Amino acid sequence: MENKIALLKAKIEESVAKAGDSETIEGLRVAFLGKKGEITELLRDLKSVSGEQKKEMGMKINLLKQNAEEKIKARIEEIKNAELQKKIDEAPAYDVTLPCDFKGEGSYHPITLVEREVEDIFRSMGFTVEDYPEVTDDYNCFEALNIPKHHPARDMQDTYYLDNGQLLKTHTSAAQNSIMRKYGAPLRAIFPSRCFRNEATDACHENTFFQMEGMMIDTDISISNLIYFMKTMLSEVFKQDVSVRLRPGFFPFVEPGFELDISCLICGGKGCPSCKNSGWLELCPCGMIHPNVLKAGGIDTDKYTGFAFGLGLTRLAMMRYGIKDIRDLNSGNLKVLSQFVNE
Ligand code: FA5
Repeated sequence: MENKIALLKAKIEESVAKAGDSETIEGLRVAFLGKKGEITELLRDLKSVSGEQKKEMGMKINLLKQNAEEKIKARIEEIKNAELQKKIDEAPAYDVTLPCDFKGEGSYHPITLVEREVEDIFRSMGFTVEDYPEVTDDYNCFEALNIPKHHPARDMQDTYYLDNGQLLKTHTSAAQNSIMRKYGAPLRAIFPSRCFRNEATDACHENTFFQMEGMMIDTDISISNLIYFMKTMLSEVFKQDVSVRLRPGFFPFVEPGFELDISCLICGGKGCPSCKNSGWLELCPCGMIHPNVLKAGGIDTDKYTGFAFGLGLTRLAMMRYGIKDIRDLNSGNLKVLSQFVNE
C-alpha cells in the first residue's frame, strides 16, 4: 500500500502541473478527490490492512489527500488568472481619450418628459411653474409646515444635513412657504424638484427622486376642486381613465389629508414588485392646507382656503413608461434611458 500511495502522489503532482485549462483541472479534481476518486478508493482499501500498519497508512493517505487538495486549489487559481489575462490580452484595444462615437440623437430623460407633460397640463389650467433650490433649511422643510422639532412626522423623512445646518430637501412642500410669501392669495402654482431621503433603495424607493408639488389658494376652495384637478391631470398623462382611490392620510401640513393611489399600470392591479404586490401605487398625497401653514405664509385664513398635493413624479414616470425598477432612472444607463420618447 505504501508503494501505491507514493505512485499516486507522483501521478497527482505531474498531472496537476500539466493541466492547462479549467476543464482539465476540474476533471483531475474529480478523478482524485471525488466520491469514486483514486484517493477515496485508497481509503476504502484500508479495510484490508491490519493492526499498527492501518493507523500509519491512514495517516499517510490523509496527508496525500490534504496535499492533493492544496495543489489542485492552487492550480485552479493559477489557471483562472491565466484565463482572465488571456481574455484581457485578446480584447480589442481602445483609447479612452477618443471622442465618443455614439451616433444616435440625444434624448430627454423619462422624468423630464413626464415633468413637461404635467407642466403643460397645469399651465393650461392657469398654474404657474416655480423653481426652488434643492438645499433648504429646517424652517422651510419642517417648521413652516406645522412640523415642529421633535414631531414624530420628522422620522419619516430623514435626510442629508450640511455642516452649516442646512439640509437637502426631503419633499417639495419645503417651497410652500416661500411661494405663499412671494405671491400671496389667490395663487395657483406647481413646483417640481428633486428630493432626497436617507433610505434603503428597492424597486420603488430611491434616495434621490422627483416630486411635483401643487398648491391652489383662493376663496371657496374645497376637496372637490382637489379631486377634479388630480383626475384631470392623471387621465391626460395616461391618456386613459385611471382607477384612483383616496385613503385618509396624515401629514401635519394638511387637514384633512389623503393618500391618492393609482391602480398599478405595470401589472394591471394584480400585484408585482413595483407596487409591493398590492396592485396599488401610492402616487400623490394631498389635502386641504392646514390653517397654521397658511398663516405662516401670510395668508388670511378667514378669507382663503387651499389645497396642496405632492405628486411622486419619479413613480409617475415609471407608470407612464412601464419602468419596473426605479433604480434604472438614476442609473445613467443610456441603453435604458434613450428608449423613451415623447409620443
Ligand atoms: C410628502 O412628501 C408630502 N410632502 C406630500 C404632500 C404634499 C402631502 C402636499 C400633502 C400635501 P410622501 O412622503 O408620502 O409625502 O411622498 C410623496 C410621494 O413621493 C409619494 O407618494 C411617492 O410617490 C414619492 N416618494 C416618496 N418617497 C419616495 C422614494 N424614496 N422614492 C421614490 N418616490 C418617493
